[in-house]
Amino acid sequence: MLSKLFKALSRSRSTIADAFKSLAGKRITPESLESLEEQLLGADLGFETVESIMDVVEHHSKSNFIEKVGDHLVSLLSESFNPVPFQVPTILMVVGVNGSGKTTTAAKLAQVYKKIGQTVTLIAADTYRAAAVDQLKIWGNRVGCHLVCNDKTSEPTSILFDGLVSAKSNNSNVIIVDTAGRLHTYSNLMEELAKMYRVVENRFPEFDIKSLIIMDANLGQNSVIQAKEFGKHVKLDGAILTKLDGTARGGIVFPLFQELKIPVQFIGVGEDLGDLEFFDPQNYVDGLLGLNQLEGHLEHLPKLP
Ligand SMILES: Nc1nc2c(ncn2[C@@H]2O[C@H](COP(=O)(O)OP(=O)(O)OP(=O)(O)O)[C@@H](O)[C@H]2O)c(=O)[nH]1
Ligand SMILES: [Mg+2]
Repeated sequence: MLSKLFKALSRSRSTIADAFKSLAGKRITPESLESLEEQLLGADLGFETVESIMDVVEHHSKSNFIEKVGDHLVSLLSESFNPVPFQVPTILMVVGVNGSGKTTTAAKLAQVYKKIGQTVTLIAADTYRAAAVDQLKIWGNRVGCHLVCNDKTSEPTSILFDGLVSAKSNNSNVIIVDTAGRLHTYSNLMEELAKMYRVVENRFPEFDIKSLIIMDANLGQNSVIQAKEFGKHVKLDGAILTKLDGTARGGIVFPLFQELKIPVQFIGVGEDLGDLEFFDPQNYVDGLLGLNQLEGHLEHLPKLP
């Protein structure tokens, strides 16, 4: 049976795997290599990754290079990620630009950590978007976890404060904080994130705090640029790439890791609670290249001139 990830990557795969398929059964010429390079560049893999793929193809043109390309791509990515119970109570700040999938992902994360035996509190700290709290309440109910919100304040730091007090009395060991969407250029909102960090450091030193940036894969290179800017204001500990199911831009994971050097932890593959996959570089690359399907086409590739 095909995995959700494999299905989600189908559009990305049809761009990237097709680029390699176009070499099948043909003599490899400088022109066909150029065409491969162009197609890969169009698939959001980023210049550096594409150049390194071209090196692999040229060096292994006499053998079945697709597997070598696969191994190379895996080596470019972060380790695979497996959520494990936190040793100390940990706050996961869910941050990112508007509409990237933060609220949905906060709920999905709550479910994942609940499933591995953690006691989870969700904190609804988006005071900017009408209905943000209701949206999280619905998700919180579905997950069946503790949720803290306060419709009467527009001060996210105060909601965080109350949430952490409540999480302590609830013995929660994972606290997931949904925050308002923001661009790095909104200096007051970026300062607000810094203020939330200060509250934790000064008043709740027993909690570890980590930020996860939620990135919409549809935005391609723009999401990497935005994340880089975010990283100048808040230390990013991990990335979650969402909406992989609707995009052909799955190649973006390479420039994301190369430029940000933060591990991808999860992949969003749909709108439901269960549509969050742990990031595994081998599965991801297999999904992009459709390796098994390609083997038959590529094993008899002609030699370089
Ligand atoms: N197909 C798909 N849709 C997703 C995924 N993650 C989120 N969405 C959808 O993206 C839309 C926006 O999601 P939200 O979770 O509200 O995004 P947000 O970042 O909280 O938005 P703001 O709070 O307005 O900044 C919703 O329609 C979600 O169902 C995903 O992995 N796949
Ligand atoms: Mg939201």
